[in-house]
Amino acid sequence: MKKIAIIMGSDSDLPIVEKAMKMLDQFEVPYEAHVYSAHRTPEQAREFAVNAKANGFGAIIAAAGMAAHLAGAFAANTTLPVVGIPVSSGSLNGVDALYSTVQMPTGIPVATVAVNGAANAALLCVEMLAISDDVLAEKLEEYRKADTQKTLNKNSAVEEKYNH
Ligand code: RP5
Repeated sequence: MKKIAIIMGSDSDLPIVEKAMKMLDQFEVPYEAHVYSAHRTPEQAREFAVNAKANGFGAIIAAAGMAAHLAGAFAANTTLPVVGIPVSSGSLNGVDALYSTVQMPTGIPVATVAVNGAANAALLCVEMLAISDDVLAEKLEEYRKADTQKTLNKNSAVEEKYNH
């Protein structure tokens, strides 16, 4: 199976990024995590992106806060799908990172999830790999069914408590 690269702009992004790791662990999808910054370590970031496909990665998750150019910088240097996680940090609470991540020019896409939406970033990557992996596709179906059931259970609890 292809690996997922999880790149974060700083180790201060870890509390958010760990949600993506947890989700990939749940689906037994292999990943590597790295700290590379578009601004602080641009050469290392470029090197990783340029070689990612040859190194067995199938998609890249890039998480960064503030002027979050990380996902875009990775997308500029690979044709692998790049999923961007805008991280809330600093005085603008992630709106800055959201805009910096999502507003990519035509030709260099970044699939941007919600601010701090690390679990969905991982799920998108699982869905990409599942296109050519029937076992993973089956796990996704089971995950979705369990998620639906959880919400139905919440509905039952609310209905029972408040509807007389
Ligand atoms: C971004 O700046 C990082 O992704 C992080 O979200 C934010 C703050 O970084 P640190 O100053 O905590 O290293 O580049």
